[in-house]
Amino acid sequence: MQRATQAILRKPGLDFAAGLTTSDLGAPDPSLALAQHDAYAAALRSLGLQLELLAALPGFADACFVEDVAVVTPRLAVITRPGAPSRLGEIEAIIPVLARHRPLARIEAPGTLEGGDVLVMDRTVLVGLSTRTNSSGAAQLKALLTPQGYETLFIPVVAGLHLKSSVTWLGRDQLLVSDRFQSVPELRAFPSVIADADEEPASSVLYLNGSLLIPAGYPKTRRKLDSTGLPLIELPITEFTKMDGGLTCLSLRF
Ligand code: CIR
Repeated sequence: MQRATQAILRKPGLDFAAGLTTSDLGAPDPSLALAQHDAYAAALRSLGLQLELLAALPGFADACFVEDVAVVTPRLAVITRPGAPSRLGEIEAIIPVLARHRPLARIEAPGTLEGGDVLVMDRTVLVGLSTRTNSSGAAQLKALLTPQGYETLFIPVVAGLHLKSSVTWLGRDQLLVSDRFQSVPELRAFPSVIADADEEPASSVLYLNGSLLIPAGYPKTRRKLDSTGLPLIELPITEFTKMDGGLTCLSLRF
């Protein structure tokens, strides 16, 4: 994968706790979320990325999970169509931002697709079929990616919110996979590190410019990831975990 040079982030707002969640970890603290967001932004800058930091979007408490509204490749920005009705309005706010960087394409109804279900590797893209991404949305994305030389595979999301809540990239063709996904047949072709069964959120990491950003607080999975030889950057993201978010979903990188 080409080195990423830019990232788009959106700050969490004071209404952050009003977002969607299935977790029972308690309400997030919006000011701690902001501090954790600042540390995440600093980590991206330390890896050489220039950041476009968007202001919080009033009325859209989940808009800081900016990855869900687009899939950016070297040739195209695909504006998604979130499966969560409360998030559909986030699209209009990202269109003018991405239009400055790439030609745009759009996922159209009845398709739904969220970027958290899209794992872009070097030449292979895994698309999770989840409660947020349906087969029409996945097929539309595949049709846009195939002419760009990507092979697109569909993966059933058997647990959790998005594919990348449980399956993330470790570079080359290697994946980090949560315990609950290790028997998914479509993933067997990929050499995988299995996150510790007691550390479910640890399987959502961000491989970026040769380093691996990992969530703090999961020592058993961290020890397994040491075997990759990748430099590890540990970041506290407790407040985002409470809202079902992980490290990939807080930015669009390209
Ligand atoms: C949602 O339910 O849509 C947000 N609370 C969390 C989205 C997380 N996005 C991601 O992992 N890509």
